[in-house]
Amino acid sequence: MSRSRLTIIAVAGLAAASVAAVPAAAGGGKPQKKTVKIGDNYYSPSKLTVNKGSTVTWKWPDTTGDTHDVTLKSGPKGVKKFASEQAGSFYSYKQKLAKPGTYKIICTLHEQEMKMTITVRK
Ligand SMILES: [Cu+2]
Repeated sequence: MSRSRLTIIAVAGLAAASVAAVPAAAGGGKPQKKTVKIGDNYYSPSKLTVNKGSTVTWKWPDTTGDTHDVTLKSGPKGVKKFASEQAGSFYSYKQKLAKPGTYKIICTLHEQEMKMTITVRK
């Protein structure tokens, strides 16, 4: 194979990759399923970006720990506030995020340190 032929293949590969990346950046992606781990005292990850209609599940540890909850502090206009039970372990809480915008989540027991932001794409 000649050197110039190799170059053409590489360029074609780059073009295909950039075309595939466009729909995600512009929104309109399929709903996703994401898991957020709850620890003492944090959410992991603390920042998350998902497509519209995605479902986020918060998972408490399977070991005894501090009590935490998942409470929507602020969200896009018109979104109903939601909150999980307060739990220490062996618990999970699921929420579907239908409206695009920024969701600020806090643990009401550790509000200063335990928070996260979810961005829902259009
Ligand atoms: Cu907490």
